[in-house]
Amino acid sequence: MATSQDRDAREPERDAKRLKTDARAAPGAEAARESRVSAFEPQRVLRDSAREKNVFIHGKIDDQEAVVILEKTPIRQDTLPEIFKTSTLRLEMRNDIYSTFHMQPPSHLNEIKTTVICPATEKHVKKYLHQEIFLIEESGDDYRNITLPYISSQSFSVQWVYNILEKKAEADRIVFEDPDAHVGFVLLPDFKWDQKQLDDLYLIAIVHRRDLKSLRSLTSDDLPLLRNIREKGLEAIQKQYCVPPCKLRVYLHYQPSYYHLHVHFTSLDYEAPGCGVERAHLLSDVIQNLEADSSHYRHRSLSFALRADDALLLRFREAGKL
Ligand code: DD3
Repeated sequence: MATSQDRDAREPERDAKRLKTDARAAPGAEAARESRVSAFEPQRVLRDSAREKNVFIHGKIDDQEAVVILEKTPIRQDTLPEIFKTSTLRLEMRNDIYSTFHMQPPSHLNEIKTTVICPATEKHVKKYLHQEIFLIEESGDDYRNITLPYISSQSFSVQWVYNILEKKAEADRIVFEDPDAHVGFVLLPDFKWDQKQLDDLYLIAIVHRRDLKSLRSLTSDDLPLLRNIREKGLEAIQKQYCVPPCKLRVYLHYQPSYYHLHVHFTSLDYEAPGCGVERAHLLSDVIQNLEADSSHYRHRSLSFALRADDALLLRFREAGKL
């Protein structure tokens, strides 16, 4: 399935503030990949939110398990003149000074961001089912005795990360790269951002090093890497999107969704999922903590929330830690 992201080529750098605006033309080569989405047979809604205007659906594409996420995107200010000029209007009701309408904008101003995971595993399906969550306080020893063995036993695939680092996927979406093997990284838009508006800007910096799993792996030896990501990541975002460092939240997740070190850059104006205190660790705090104590993240307790159906939660429970 072709999302709007992979359809649009990256805008030239000279035009810093321009974002992806046109996702219309997608004939020919994309047709085959898109047809798989039209073959999607929805089976059940895993989760939906009227407030977030999205729906997560489990179903099948050609007999393969699939999860499809549909999301209405924010209305872009620069499309307002066209919306009012070209939409068809149907009056719903009029009362005193108040009236409501059904407005139908032309199709290119009325897109639904679509994400497809196919073939989807049981884990993907579970991930989007609503679940009760519990807070864990993980000591350094808990990490070594419970969490690390769990992570190692799971062989979570980070193939998609290696594809990005090796330019086998999303190469045209890379915003900045420092190719250095020790302090280098690739900066690109996260899946969650369709790049149509700056309001929900979301980029990730993925490090070239493959020996760093998470925050827990970091020592003062990694300070040059972390400082490099902060400095060059912020600079690249300022250059490409005209968004200054004071408008960005730069942080690591613990637990992360994937165990290959990466840093999140999100718009301060956007309450990104996972930016709460039980998951987000500001990069600047991480740097200062490591400056003060090289083994800070080896020894300190870290809190995080786990879903009731998370296998890691079961391991903490079995160890009598919950
Ligand atoms: C993921 C965490 C992972 C579902 C979904 C996303 N940004 C990604 C593959 C390519 C990407 C990401 C897992 C997976 Cl929707 C399950 O995220 C990705 N490419 N977050 C980018 N740019």
